[in-house]
Amino acid sequence: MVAEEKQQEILERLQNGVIEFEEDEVVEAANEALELGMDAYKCVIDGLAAGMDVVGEYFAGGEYFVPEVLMCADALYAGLDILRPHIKFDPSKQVKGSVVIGTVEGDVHDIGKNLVKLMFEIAGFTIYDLGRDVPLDDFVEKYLETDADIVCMSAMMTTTMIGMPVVIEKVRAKNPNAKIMVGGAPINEDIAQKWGADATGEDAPNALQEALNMIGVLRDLDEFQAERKPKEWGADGVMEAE
Ligand code: B12
Repeated sequence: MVAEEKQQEILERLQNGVIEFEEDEVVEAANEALELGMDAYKCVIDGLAAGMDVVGEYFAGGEYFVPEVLMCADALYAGLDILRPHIKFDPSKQVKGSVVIGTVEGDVHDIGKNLVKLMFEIAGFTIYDLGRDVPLDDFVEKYLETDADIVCMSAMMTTTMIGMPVVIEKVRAKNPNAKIMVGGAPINEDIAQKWGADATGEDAPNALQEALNMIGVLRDLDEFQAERKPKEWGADGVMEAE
């Protein structure tokens, strides 16, 4: 068991390493955390991601500009590469499910999306990651190609989030029951609801919880449909009007 003080010191080193874009310091602190047996997930969320929150404040306050923020992102990713393989998830809670995920067209912010993806990965989801600045139609095409359980879109800008309802409409035109989740700093419950998304989440753990809920609903729906087909359900699996 690592002393609380030592854990706190390592978390601060991870945070400050991101804030001061000290990639070597982040790598060293991440390796030390693992040697000491610290929880890798806690290091990502309370260390690396917490550092990025401060970077966001510096950026908003005009203290940091794009070049500094990019270097902070590199430092965060260096730490994530080391910690990611050591994040554990209770094997008895592993899920079977699949997700198409990406950051919408025009938007290169992918740190949040990658943290959400990380949570999905450790929970056992199969991930189809389209990356960032993803053309809107690619979400629809990948969804149809893979028959994924959930489509997840991330956006960090008010100018790019408007692509989300376009995708929602196109996906729903193909399958009215498709499960869609949207997220990123400018998204909230009201917006998600207005666009007809099934869920949103303010952070990565939240996103995972919502995805797990959706998988539960989907499985229930599958069983329900299996029981009732072919009587009340059309060939496309959509309930026919009474
Ligand atoms: C890092 C960063 C960058 C980096 C991106 C590097 C990268 N690889 O991602 C760089 C330097 C490239 C960049 C560029 C720009 N940026 Co910038 N950037 C940021 C910054 C500082 C941090 C974002 C971040 O990574 N946060 C940390 C992560 C962990 O948090 P997160 O992204 O919010 O993700 C969490 C949740 O939102 C949620 N979540 C995220 N996605 C999803 C998806 C789903 C489905 C769910 C459920 C949840 C979920 O879970 C995540 C994990 O907990 C923000 C400021 C801020 N406070 O957010 C500005 C910010 C987003 N950028 C901004 C701007 C304006 C720009 C530029 C236009 C600047 C410029 N003049 O060039 C360009 C745009 C480039 C483009 N076309 O996309 C503005 C956007 C303003 C707006 N409201 O539209 C912000 C808010 C800064 C500001 N206050 O002005 N940026």
